[in-house]
Amino acid sequence: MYTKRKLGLALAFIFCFAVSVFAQAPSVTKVDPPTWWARHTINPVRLLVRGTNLKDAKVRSLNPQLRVSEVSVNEKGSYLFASVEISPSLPAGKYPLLVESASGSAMIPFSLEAPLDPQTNFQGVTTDDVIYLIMTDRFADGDPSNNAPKDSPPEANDRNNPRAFHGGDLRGVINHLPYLKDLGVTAIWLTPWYDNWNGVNRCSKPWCPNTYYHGYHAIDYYAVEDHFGDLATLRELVQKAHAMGIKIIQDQVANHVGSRHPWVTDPPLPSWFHGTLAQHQLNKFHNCALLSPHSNNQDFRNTLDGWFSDDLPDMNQEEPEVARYEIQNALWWVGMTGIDGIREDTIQYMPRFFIRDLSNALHRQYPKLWMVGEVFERDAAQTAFFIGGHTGWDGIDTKLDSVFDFALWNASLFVFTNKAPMRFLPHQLKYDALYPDASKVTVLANNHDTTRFMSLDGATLSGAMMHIAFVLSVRGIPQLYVGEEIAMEGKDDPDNRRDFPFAAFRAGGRDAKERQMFDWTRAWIRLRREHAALRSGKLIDLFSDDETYVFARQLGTETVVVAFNRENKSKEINIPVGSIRVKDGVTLKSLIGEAASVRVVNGEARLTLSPQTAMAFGVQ
Ligand SMILES: [Ca+2]
Ligand SMILES: [Ca+2]
Ligand SMILES: [Ca+2]
Repeated sequence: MYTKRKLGLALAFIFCFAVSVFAQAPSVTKVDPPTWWARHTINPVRLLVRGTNLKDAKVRSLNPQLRVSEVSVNEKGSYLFASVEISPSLPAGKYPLLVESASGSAMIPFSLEAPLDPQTNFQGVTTDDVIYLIMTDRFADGDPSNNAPKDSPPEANDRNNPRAFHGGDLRGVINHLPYLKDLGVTAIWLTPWYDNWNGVNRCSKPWCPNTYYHGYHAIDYYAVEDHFGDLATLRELVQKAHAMGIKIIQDQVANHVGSRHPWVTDPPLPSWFHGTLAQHQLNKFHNCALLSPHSNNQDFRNTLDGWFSDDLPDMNQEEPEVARYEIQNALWWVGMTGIDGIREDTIQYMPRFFIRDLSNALHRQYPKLWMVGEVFERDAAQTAFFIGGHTGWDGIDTKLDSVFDFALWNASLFVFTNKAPMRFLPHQLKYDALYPDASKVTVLANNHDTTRFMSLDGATLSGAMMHIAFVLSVRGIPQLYVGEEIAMEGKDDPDNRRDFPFAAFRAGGRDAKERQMFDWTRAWIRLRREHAALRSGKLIDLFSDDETYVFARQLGTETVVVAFNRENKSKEINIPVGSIRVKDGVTLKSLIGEAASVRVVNGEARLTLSPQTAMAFGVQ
């Protein structure tokens, strides 16, 4: 009897073992998104579950207030999609799902979060803000313990290699919020914080060895780069920045992922990417293909489907599962962290209907949230085509809040390095006619992809000072790049991404040139803060010639006159302020730099412009 039972147990064991070998039970290794919210505008939420043996699996919720539907599994059984409808009354908590097949079952971890306070989060960005771009890896190392993750070779973290990780992190940004507050910026744009590969690329080219310290090669859309910190640190950063009146902008990259992403060898669907690592087209960057109604289909498809580089697999937003995944991911980061805005990378290589659907989804859940798209084009017709608020020839309004004004940035660099006459600025600004509302554009001073001002041919400190004053006084939302406020040098990428000099965080640690540039930048930011006309007033051209440009910003009864003179001698010019309703007898007083005042006579103010500088005058 006893022996028979033992034999039975042994047979049962062998049977189970055989089943597990020949028809294995499902397993789950990842779920995107891992959390969501009740009463969200996206309901049901679509889950993407990674695992093994998911073929023919069924998914059910252990809680009747979550309803699972539309389950589909890829051919290989390695990915499963499921829609989960969340009852509005369900409180925050853990709500695992069960995936079952004939061979066994596994848990899908999933939970509901309590929403963050919309009164203090998701505030959007307006012309009242000054944005400051930080490349996290190169700003400040606040936590040396994350500088060399276990799976990273020493070469990947070599500070002497400009293409390796240098140790900067989210804690470093938190620690230097007082520096940014003192400078006066009100919004920080951080380069992507998605988890990137920790390894090092080797090749015989000059750009090797290199790493993904910059964050543009995501291997997980739902994880924080381990060199930078974790989700808790990110939330702490947003909370502490908000408490100081500083907003946070996330750099999102929906166009492509890194070639080390697990999807690349095992895509959730055959239509997940445009092509494969072995077989794909490269983007030829014929960027006008979407703008021009006359493009041929091959150029049009190449712009959308071409890979940005051979190691940036291009996501296919025309596959509805991809679009749904990416829109949810964008909303997940906003909801989890409380950020105020998104900078969307390489936006002109994605379908315009996708930009529209993404913008609509963001605004539906977070009405004030702001998104700026990178359309890296020096042609205002191209950038204006992508901003929201008007319908293109293709019948699409992208609803995109803002675009970077690369055309005006380019003009300003030319003018203030003496390569074009000053009147090039108003000539460029006339193309504001192409925008439904040009005050919505984001005016970059520079960014991490461009040569720093002080390393341009013909650059001078006075030129850099006029350039920054122009960015801070012209219409639009100004965006500065870390280090420009201390006149850092740096040629092309990665030279323009040198480590921020630690000493310069303290006023006493800045040398004469750094101090001059910092104090000037801070003074113009303060001027902008103190004068609503400089933030949102109408821009009116008053005077321009080869060496001079004068314009007014006017809002209600407030008028500020801004003047640039790049000649190396002072200059007297008559400004027709009567044409902007400034009456005879009133006084124009300088608001920055040397004290000066001038009375308006016969509709004109005779301004004396100091050499090689920018001035601002208030009307009293
Ligand atoms: Ca660190
Ligand atoms: Ca990493
Ligand atoms: Ca694309």
